[in-house]
Amino acid sequence: MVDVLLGLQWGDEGKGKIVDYFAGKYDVIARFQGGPNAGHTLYINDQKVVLHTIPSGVFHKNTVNLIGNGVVLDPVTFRHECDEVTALGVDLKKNLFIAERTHIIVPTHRALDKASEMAKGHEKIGSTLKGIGPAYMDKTGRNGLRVGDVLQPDFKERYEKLKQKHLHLLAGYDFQEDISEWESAFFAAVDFLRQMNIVNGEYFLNEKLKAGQQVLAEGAQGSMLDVDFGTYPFVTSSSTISAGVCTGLGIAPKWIREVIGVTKAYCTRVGSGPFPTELHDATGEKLREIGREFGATTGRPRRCGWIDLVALDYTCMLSGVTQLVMTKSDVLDAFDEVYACTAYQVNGQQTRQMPFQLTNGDIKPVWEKYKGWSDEAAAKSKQYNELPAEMKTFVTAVEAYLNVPVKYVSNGPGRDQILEK
Ligand code: 2SA
Ligand code: MG
Repeated sequence: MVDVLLGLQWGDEGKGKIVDYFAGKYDVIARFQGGPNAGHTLYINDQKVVLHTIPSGVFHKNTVNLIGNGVVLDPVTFRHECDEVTALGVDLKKNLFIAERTHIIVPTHRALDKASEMAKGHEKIGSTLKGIGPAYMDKTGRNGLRVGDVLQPDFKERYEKLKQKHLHLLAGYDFQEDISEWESAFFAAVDFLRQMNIVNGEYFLNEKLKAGQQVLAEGAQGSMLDVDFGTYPFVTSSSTISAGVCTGLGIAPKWIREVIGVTKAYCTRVGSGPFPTELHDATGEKLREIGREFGATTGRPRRCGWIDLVALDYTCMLSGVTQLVMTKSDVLDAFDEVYACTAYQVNGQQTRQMPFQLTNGDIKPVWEKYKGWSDEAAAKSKQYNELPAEMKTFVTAVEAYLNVPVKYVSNGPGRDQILEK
């Protein structure tokens, strides 16, 4: 069967750490969407590792990892990442597989991402500038290059053809950058990619499923960044909800069992776009400082605010979330009061539904206030029951609103700080 693990907010919910925690229970960990825009932070023997393209199960001996067809892969960042992981003693030839239908990010995709963002000025998406949008555009526009293509004799010609098309587009922008250096790194990385295990991902997975193996599908970014249901156009270009698992891996819905949704105890967003519960005050600043809220891929400071139950209820509905993991609850340890948004006030009307457009300023969150626990010793709790009563009240209120059980609370960065409820 396939269990799915997703971020329910705008990304950075701590998915990497949770996948790493659960990975031992699975035979396969598979990424189904996104690309090097993701940054999944893990601590391996106290050493911080940030994974972008490689699934977070890679440090588990008996687990194999699949980069699914729904992913867009940049050979250059992929190669760097492989070097880093290999240096930590992992044999990627044994435990990493790449679906041949996975699309490739070429240097001009990155250039186009940058040029498009520059042209948008203050209306920019705040993309990670990794070429994600242009690569997915070429996929749906039927122009893309796929990982399987690197094994074909005409790869170079097809690359040139795509590049010419991109240069033509770039000429319409005020963009001057020499991409020839990016190109030599790209071709060296393509040579590296050819040496990796390139497989037919859909048969690879379905055969394992038929043999009774257990698969965890690892989501990247977050549900509110989904291309269909997120805060469009301030979204990423892939399906980040559970529906994306089927198309991003080539498996049927019947295989999906649990859908595990990960949410922070508060909320963050990096990049532009609406964020109803954002705090522009000292409290927001305090959340960022205590939560060390800076982008794992780009280092950008993240915008911070209280938990948004309206948005969470929406994303739980979209993905059919069956259980929740609440992360970074320890960040709230230092607050006298904590808040949750339980409805939106839109044009004088109160609603618990996600509107078509979330225009910042027009939407006022309706707050529910909870007594804080002001207990910095809470992070030392080794069991859910030992947590402060006020924290448990908060957790219970979240699960009651969402009507989905919170199964785990992650109360600090360590593996041993994930407490089962
Ligand atoms: P893109 O690059 O085209 O996918 O950007 C489009 C929007 O999606 C947001 N986005 C993300 N938001 C949070 N975390 C992401 N990954 C990195 C991380 C981000 C980082 O894990 O920390 O390091 O800055 C991620 N990837 C994409 C992005 O901010 C745009 O709003
Ligand atoms: Mg992240």
